[in-house]
Amino acid sequence: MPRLPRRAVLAGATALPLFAIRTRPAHAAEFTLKLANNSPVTHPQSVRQQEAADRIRKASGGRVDIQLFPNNQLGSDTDMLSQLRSGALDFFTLSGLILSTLVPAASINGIGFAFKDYDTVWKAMDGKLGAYVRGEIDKRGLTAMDKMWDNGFRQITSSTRPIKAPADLKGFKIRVPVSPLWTSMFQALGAAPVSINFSEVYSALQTKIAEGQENPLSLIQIAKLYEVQKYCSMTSHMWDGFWMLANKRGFASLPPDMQTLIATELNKSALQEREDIAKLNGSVTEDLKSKGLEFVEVDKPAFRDALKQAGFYAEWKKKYGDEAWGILESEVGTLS
Ligand code: X2X
Repeated sequence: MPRLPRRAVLAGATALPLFAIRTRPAHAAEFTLKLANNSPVTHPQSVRQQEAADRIRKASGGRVDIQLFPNNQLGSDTDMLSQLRSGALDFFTLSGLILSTLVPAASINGIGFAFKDYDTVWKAMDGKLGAYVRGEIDKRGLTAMDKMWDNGFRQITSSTRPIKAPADLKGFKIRVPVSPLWTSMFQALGAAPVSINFSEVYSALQTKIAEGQENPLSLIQIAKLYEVQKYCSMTSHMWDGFWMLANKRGFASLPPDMQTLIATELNKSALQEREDIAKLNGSVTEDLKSKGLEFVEVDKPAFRDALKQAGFYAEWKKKYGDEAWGILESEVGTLS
């Protein structure tokens, strides 16, 4: 490095901080916000969230800069929920079932075999059932955007034995997300569920802490769970989706037009993500088969009957209360 005259060094050293104090660079945003999720970077959830952030930055003329932290970069779901509540995080997508550790009603869409297809899911979650859950979320200091993001209908995978009938689940060490409903459901089916955050799932399966797990096919593919699992049973035992949550105080403190812009773009991306998953669902089975996953057809009504026999529906109807259960049944038909 050439030696600079002493005066030039001094001038450089003093000029920089002064400049930084006096002016904000033209590109610095007025609102820098953090959005986090648990999904791999290539999952449509992360892809569409990045697109929403880009559109929001552009449409706000650079005022709002949403920085995306996908793939558990900021910690597990449990960690991120705490960060969202404290305001360290501004936005976070979380499964309603896991959110139920804070908002009990939020797991209601995960009741076993409640939804027969996607039309029924979106009609309920974009309609009365979703509105009810959003109201409950709001009471706990969080704001949920109108449109949920799809995770999917969940299927059971295993590294040890194929699960064909409820009896095969007896004593089966299955990883479930951290949520009372998940634990209750797999206990009712006779399995031995272990609660583990998604950030630890791959290694839990690899080291055989759990024999199996359950997730939508798209995630089994994208998170490469097929590398550490052998069988996949098409139980479609529940539908699971993500709420786009905001810290309520933080969101309400943004200018109203910025709140509207953010909500509009996040909801738009949610609808696109739903389409992405629908497209993936068309090809994912063949792809997973080609990667060595063995598919198992199951007698779904037998699993539902086992839940009923175990008193699962009666128990959860009591937990949610008549109002919530009534809304669910008005969307999906009688469950118990
Ligand atoms: O933890 C899971 O299994 C996942 C990724 O599906 C959820 O977020 C519920």
